[in-house]
Amino acid sequence: MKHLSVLALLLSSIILVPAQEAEIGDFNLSGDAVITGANCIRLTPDRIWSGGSAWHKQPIDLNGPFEMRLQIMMGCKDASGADGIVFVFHPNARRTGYQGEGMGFAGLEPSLGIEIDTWLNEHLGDPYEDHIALLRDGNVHHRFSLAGPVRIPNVEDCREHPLVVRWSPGNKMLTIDLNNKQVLSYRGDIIRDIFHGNSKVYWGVTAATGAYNNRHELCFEKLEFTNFEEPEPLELDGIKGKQLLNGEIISLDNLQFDSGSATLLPKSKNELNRLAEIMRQHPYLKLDIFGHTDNTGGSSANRKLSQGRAQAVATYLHELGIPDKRLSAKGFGEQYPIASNNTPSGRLKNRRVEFRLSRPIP
Ligand SMILES: [Ca+2]
Ligand SMILES: [Ca+2]
Repeated sequence: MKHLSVLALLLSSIILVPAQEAEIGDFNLSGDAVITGANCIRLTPDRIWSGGSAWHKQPIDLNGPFEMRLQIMMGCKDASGADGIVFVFHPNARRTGYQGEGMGFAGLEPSLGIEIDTWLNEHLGDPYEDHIALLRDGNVHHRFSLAGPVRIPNVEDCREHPLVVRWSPGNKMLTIDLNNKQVLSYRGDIIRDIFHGNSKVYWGVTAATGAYNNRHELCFEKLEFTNFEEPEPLELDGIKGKQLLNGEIISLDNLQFDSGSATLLPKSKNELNRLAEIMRQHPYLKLDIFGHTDNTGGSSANRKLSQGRAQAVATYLHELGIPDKRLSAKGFGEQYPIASNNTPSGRLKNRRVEFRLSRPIP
């Protein structure tokens, strides 16, 4: 039952779904990895030439957004600690890659890996400091990094460090937070370019030591796969933005009000924030805001409602710093339908707010 619900969660890309928890028994271990507690896996001990990995048993679908939060422990030896940990996506791996500088990731192909590397290998382009980078296809040379290396403060401090991996398929953006700070981001068609069109991949964490060593651990209080709510693409970032700047009248589907009310729904604000940005970029343009309703309810009530909605938009833009003299709000009620008022979908189209940018007449 649990796996069914995880699957359902992965398939629904827009709806906010409560977090699912993973348990320690949900991982396949490979190499030297051992379970050391209710919520911890030791990937390598602090001994030379060791390698281990933990792979979640269920694949994840990259067509859906997700967020994973875990804690990593990179050992206690700073000056002589090695080699590091890699968070990996791979279509079928349940094994550990090469040890030493390979961090248990080298040789896994195709793959996407987030390395946290604590040992300087000059021939791989490693910076002197501990660093994080996005790698592909088991290749640990930084010439081939997709992002990074980014230098980070010493992580071999015997402490757990929160790592968050977040994927948003809508804008194809992967972001990585370490110690509650975003350290890496990458935009790319991961499914097509790395996994050859295969969206279902396994994920796991690998680690290794070589001639030098450290204890590498993966822990979680609660390992969650949260399908976060993916932001809708902004209409004003596409064709409608261009039409608006061409002086055409546009309406925005994402602009919504409570039924029968002039109160803006919170989701409308993203689009209006973008509109304010456009107005700031073009400070000579003025904005006409036209409110319209369908024909249900009395015509004078409709006129009042449409005026209130246009005004609510103007007020919000004013709050964002757009001067009142650049804004004009007018309500037309049911006077100018653009679709039939005899069907629900037609009435939905008729309830709208329209925008027009214009140059002031000199
Ligand atoms: Ca290294
Ligand atoms: Ca270090």
